[in-house]
Amino acid sequence: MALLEILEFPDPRLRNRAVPVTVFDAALLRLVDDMFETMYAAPGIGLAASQVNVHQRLLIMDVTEDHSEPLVFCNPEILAREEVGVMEEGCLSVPGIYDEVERAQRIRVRAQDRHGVVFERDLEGIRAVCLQHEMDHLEGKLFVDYLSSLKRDRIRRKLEKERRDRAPAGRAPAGAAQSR
Ligand code: GNR
Ligand code: NI
Repeated sequence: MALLEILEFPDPRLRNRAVPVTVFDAALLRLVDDMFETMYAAPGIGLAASQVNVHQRLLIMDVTEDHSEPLVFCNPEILAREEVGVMEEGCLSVPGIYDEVERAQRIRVRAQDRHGVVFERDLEGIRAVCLQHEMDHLEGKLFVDYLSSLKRDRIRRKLEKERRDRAPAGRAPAGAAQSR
């Protein structure tokens, strides 16, 4: 088991569109295990492979406090959506930022499990919202894209500054703005 590095906005790699999972092998099982370890440690309730720089259509979720409902979705498709509502969202790739997003509150999804077996499942509330949030990651989309460009720019500047303040002195990447 291993903790994976989570990419953070505005990292351009978060904008990649993921390709279908076609090989269900031991390496995929290991990736799924590492993603669960990373998500539980963060802690978060969902994680898309895109966030750990693996651009395949794989996402995981567990909205329970006691880690009792680990769910894996490979190549997910939403078959039906109902009842649009607003929920406050956060994202491990946009740390410390929370805002409201409108999404379907009930969905039916078809996907493959970690072994490639096709299943369908109805999700509602936070599970439905989380699945749509994770599927957006697979398209290179982030929840901040639903906010105004003014808010998104403020968030980008805040996270870039926090990143600079965290980085070791004298290690600014080429082209980075000076902090003073
Ligand atoms: O941990 C997370 N919480 C969350 C809360 C509301 C809506 C979506 C989410 S997903 C997020 C983890 C994450 O970034 N997944 O991509
Ligand atoms: Ni996210």
